Amino acid sequence: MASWLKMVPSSTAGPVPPNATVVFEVEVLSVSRGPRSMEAFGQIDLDKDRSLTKAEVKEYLKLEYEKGGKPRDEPFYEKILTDIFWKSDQDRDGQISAKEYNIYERDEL
Ligand SMILES: [Ca+2]
Ligand SMILES: [Ca+2]
Repeated sequence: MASWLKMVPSSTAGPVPPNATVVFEVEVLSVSRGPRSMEAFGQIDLDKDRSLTKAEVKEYLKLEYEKGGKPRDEPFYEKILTDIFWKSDQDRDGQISAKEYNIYERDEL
């Protein structure tokens, strides 16, 4: 189920920037959700107000990592959260709206 966890590099040795691991994991995480859709958004949005707070995203990340049997420590989640919100929270209000989430999903175009 969470076989993608095994793809996470165990060390950052070599010509890899220090934050590459985090970026990589975030990308792997979104890829692991399969077809990109609002379904994942709905799963993360616990209170169904159509926007994602850091607390909601963090809960989701924790759940995913615990499912994979590899719970991480707080600083690890904080780093990923910072990265996700940096990319997705366009208006910097601390929440990712459905609209911003869609922007994030089309990041590669
Ligand atoms: Ca919400
Ligand atoms: Ca926002």
